[in-house]
Amino acid sequence: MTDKKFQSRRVDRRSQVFISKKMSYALRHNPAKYGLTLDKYGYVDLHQFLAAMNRIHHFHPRLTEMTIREIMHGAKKQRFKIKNGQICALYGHSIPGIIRHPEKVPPAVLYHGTAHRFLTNIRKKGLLPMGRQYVHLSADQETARQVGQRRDPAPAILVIDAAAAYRDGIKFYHANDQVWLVDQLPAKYLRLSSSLR
Ligand code: HQG
Repeated sequence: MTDKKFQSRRVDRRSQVFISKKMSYALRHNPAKYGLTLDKYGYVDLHQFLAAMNRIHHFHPRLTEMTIREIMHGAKKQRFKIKNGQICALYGHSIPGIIRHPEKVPPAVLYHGTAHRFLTNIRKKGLLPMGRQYVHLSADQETARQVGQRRDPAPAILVIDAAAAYRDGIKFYHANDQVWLVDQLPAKYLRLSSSLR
């Protein structure tokens, strides 16, 4: 009985994806639309966030912290973090003010999955943040493949010599265990993975 009651209140998978996309939009790209201001680490008060999300999207039932936690728990990617009554997106930002992430020593090798059609330009200019604040790198090849598949069904996997880049003074920021960020990455630190193509 309690279980059934709980089940009936749970948000279905499609709604979870919908809410997650709106959360990403608010916390990565357009907090101003929600009347929110992120601090320099990308955090905003969770209650303000919930009130703003409900005001703009009229979620029914109302979006709650519990639903957000369920969405975070059920997702394959760790996109958000709740800490001390605040919430942030861990990566992906495109808002004007730069969001800071903890600087860390990277693993020796990182990966970047991308579309083959971008390779000519990447060879020329290196990896650039394009529409976002940072270039996003993956901790393993499988994650990179999934990232690249958003743009190419058989994506190119670039292997990043993170140890050399770090030695040369390039700063690496830790978003979560799968995602690392850099401001940009010259082509000399990249090679195309031969195992996957
Ligand atoms: C490419 C998702 C031409 C770059 C993912 C990528 C990730 C260049 C695209 C996160 C280039 C930018 C970020 C150059 C880079 N010339 N193209 N010089 N330098 N590019 O979406 O890394 O599901 O901004 O290769 O999982 O694909 O939203 O970056 O293809 O973690 O949580 O320009 O977003 O996470 O695309 O993805 P994006 P990304 P979520």
